[in-house]
Order: sequence, then structure tokens, then C-alpha cells
Amino acid sequence: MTTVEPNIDPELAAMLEQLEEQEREEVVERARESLAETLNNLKLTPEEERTLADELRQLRDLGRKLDDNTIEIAAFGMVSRGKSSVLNALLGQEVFKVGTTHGTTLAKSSQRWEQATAETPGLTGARLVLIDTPGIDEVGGEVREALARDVARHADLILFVVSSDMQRRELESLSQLREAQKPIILVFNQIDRYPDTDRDQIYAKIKDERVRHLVRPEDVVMTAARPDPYKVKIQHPDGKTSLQWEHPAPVIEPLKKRILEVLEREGKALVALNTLLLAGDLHEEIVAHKVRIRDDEANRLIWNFALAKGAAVALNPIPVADMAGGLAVDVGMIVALSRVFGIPLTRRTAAGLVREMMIALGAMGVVEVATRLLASGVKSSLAGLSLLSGGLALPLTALGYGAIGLTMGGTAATTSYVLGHGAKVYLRQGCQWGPRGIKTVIHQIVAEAKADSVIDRLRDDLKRRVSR
Ligand SMILES: Nc1nc2c(ncn2[C@@H]2O[C@H](COP(=O)(O)OP(=O)(O)OP(=O)(O)O)[C@@H](O)[C@H]2O)c(=O)[nH]1
Ligand SMILES: [Mg+2]
Repeated sequence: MTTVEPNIDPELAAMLEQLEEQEREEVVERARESLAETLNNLKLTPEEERTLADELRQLRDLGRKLDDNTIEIAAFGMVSRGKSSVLNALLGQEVFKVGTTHGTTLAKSSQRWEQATAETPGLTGARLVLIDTPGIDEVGGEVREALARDVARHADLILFVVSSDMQRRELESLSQLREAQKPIILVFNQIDRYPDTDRDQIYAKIKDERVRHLVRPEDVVMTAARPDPYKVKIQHPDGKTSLQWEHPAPVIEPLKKRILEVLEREGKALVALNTLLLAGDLHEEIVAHKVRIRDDEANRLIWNFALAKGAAVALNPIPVADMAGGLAVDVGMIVALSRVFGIPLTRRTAAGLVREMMIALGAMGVVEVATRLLASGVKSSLAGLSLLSGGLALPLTALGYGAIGLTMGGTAATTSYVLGHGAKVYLRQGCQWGPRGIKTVIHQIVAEAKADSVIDRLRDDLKRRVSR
């Protein structure tokens, strides 16, 4: 195959290339607006804001990044390939720590790269930042993946540094980064260590075989960021000779040139698009988290209401079980639930919902719901219940008042549980029963409650509560 895929997603690349200067400004503007909108539309409770503080901070940082026109360039790769050295050479200063031992760089750190923007007219007003990262093989597996994700997520341009033909792990990690749709420049560093023919062979191999499907050939660049010093014999005028260390100048210009070319052409729009992508990810995370928080809160609320109602019935079975008082509890529960979902319902609407769900429970009937859910051990006491409704006094004494109370309490609690979860589905779907319809929703909740032995758990909790 001879086709060469561009460094970033082909559609994205084509779109970037077609953008006129003015349109690029518009992309930035759109990113800014969409970010502000995202933040405004989240409508979080103070509790949710606390739990989601980290994601929110990242979203706000993104806004700042857009305003400052910050472009993040991250060095990435295995240990001792010369990541820190490459960044230092670009800066023309020893800013990042360099060392012969593997794992010299232990954490992500950054430094502004001012000179580059001053030299490149197309980048005036941009704020370039170089980011150094630890070698990916130094940190443990999970940490490494998290780091790769983090770098891939935030960086606008990645310098993937290698110092010989690529290892399998380097190829894997390069393709992972590539999936994040970020432009990557592959830096073949330490070329001073190879004789010219070897160097050219390795370069050709990397470019033509290894990464052809991942990186454009013009984005594979050779450097010698920190060439080894060598000794030279100095001939003095008096005829004596001495040995001196010679430090060859680094070879870094081709890389610098390539970075600036990429950024000059695509920089602004890239940052804007990256911001949009990242904002989208963060937004999704926040919403998913919010849904989880709300779901937990709703489940807690339903359980407590169900128990409260169950306890009231258990302690005073006959009058409360006739439902009039019981329904008020269910209505209260649904009103409370609607607040959790930020769609407050009136008591009237909530009562309507209870009625609808009771009808959907239909032939099942309240007692039957409970019977279906009950473990066989407690069925005997329910048998007593049906006798009771038949007007026989005997089972009352035979079973004992407490057992009947508990059974009726369990039944009432289970009904509330089913109604609560039904209302939760309805509210979560924006006050709709959805395509499955109310009956299916309710019957599914009953089936799930059975699978989870909800009634047993409710009865256990109820027993504890009533006997306190
Ligand atoms: N000969 C030669 N040596 C280099 C070059 N670049 C870096 N080195 C040497 O390689 C070693 C590692 O360099 P670093 O820049 O610390 O490498 P790193 O990838 O940041 O390493 P970690 O932070 O440990 O992951 C040092 O001894 C450098 O002097 C180069 O272009 N040529
Ligand atoms: Mg380093």
C-alpha cells in the first residue's frame, strides 16, 4: 500500500486545510461559546459541584487555554530516549533535568517556549508550552496508561521521541496516541551515535515500514539533541599537544522548523478543535457522573420512603394497609424524587403518576406483587393474610400479630419501592415512559426487584426498624 494517511484524522485534516483565516477565528469563537454553554447548562447542585470539582476545574482551564491561545507540545516516549534533552535543545536552555539513569524525569512538568513565537509571525499572540513527561516504561502499567491518556488528551502536538529502530511497545503506544486524533511528530533522536549509513537505514525503516500508517513521512524528523562530547587533540604553537573535550552543537533545527510549520498552519484551529473534543469528553464524564450521583440519591430516597411506609403499616397493619394514608406517603416520595431530578412535580401530578402506575400494576395487585417477590419461607404468613381478608379471625392468633404486621409492612414497602423506581425511570427520561410504555417499565421493575430479592432485604431492614 502506498497511500499515506495524514497525521490527524483525514476529515479533520481536510477541514483544517480548507479553513480561511477568518474561519479559523470562528472555530475558536465557536469553541469558546460552546464551552461557556456547557458550563452554564450543567446546573449542578452544590453537592454535585463538590464531587465533580476536578472535572469542572479542567473545563474552566480549557476556557483559559482558549483565551490565552495556549498550544501544548508534549514530549513522549520510553526512558532515556532524550525527551528532556530534545525539549532543552528546543529551548536553547537546560530547563528539564537530563540524566544517564533511566527514569530521570519522574513527573510531568512544563516550560514556556517564548522564543519560538517571537520568531514566527504566524504565531504571534500564541502561548507555546513545552511539556516533559516520564518515560512510559518507567512507571507501572496502569499509571503509564493513565499518563498516556492524560498527555494525549491535553497536548495539542505530541513529540514522540525514539533513539533507534522502534520497539513493539513504542509502536503500540504510538498507535494509542494516534487514536486520540492528535498530530504527532516522530523524533528520531541521538543520531550522532550512528555512522551515517546505519542512521539512514534506521530512518528509512522507521519511516517506510514502521509508522507509515500512523505518521506522515515529513513528520518523522532526525535530531541529535545532546550529542556526546568527544576528545580532540589540540596542537599548541609551542609544538605541545593536549586533549580537549569538544561539545558538538545539537541538531535540532529540522524539528523546530517542522513544529513551527505545523503550528503556523494548523495551530489555532487545532487548539480550538482539541478544546472542543476535550470539552465534549469532560462534559460526557460530568453528565455520567451526575446521573450516577442522582441515581444513588434517588435509590436511597426510595428505600427510606419504602421503609418508612412499611414500618407504619407493620406497626398498625389494618388501618394503614387500606391504602389511603399509604398513598400519601408514595405521593410524597415522588415529589421528593422529582426534586432530585430537577423536575419538581406538584402533589397532584405525583398523585396522578401513582394512580397510573397502580393501574399498570393492574391484575398483579399489591399483595400479589409481594407474593411474587416473596421467598417461600414467608409465604405461610401471606396465606394467613388471604384468610384474614376472607373474614377469618383464626390466622391472626395462629400466626401472631407481629408476623402479619411485618408481612403487610413488607408488602407496602415493596409497593412503594416499585412505584418509586417507576417514577425514577419516568423522571430520568424527562417525564416520559418511553417506547416501552408504562406497563412494561413497571413489570420490569417488579422482575428486577425479584431477582435482587428486594422484598427480603426490605423485610430484614423493616424487622430491624420495627423491633427497635
Ligand atoms: N549521544 C547522544 N546522547 C543523547 C542525546 N539526547 C540525549 N542523550 C543522552 O541520553 C541520556 C538520556 O537523556 P534524557 O534527555 O534525560 O532522556 P529522557 O528521555 O528524558 O529520559 P527519562 O527522563 O529518564 O525518561 C542522557 O545521558 C543524555 O545525555 C543525543 O542526541 N545524543
Ligand atoms: Mg526526561
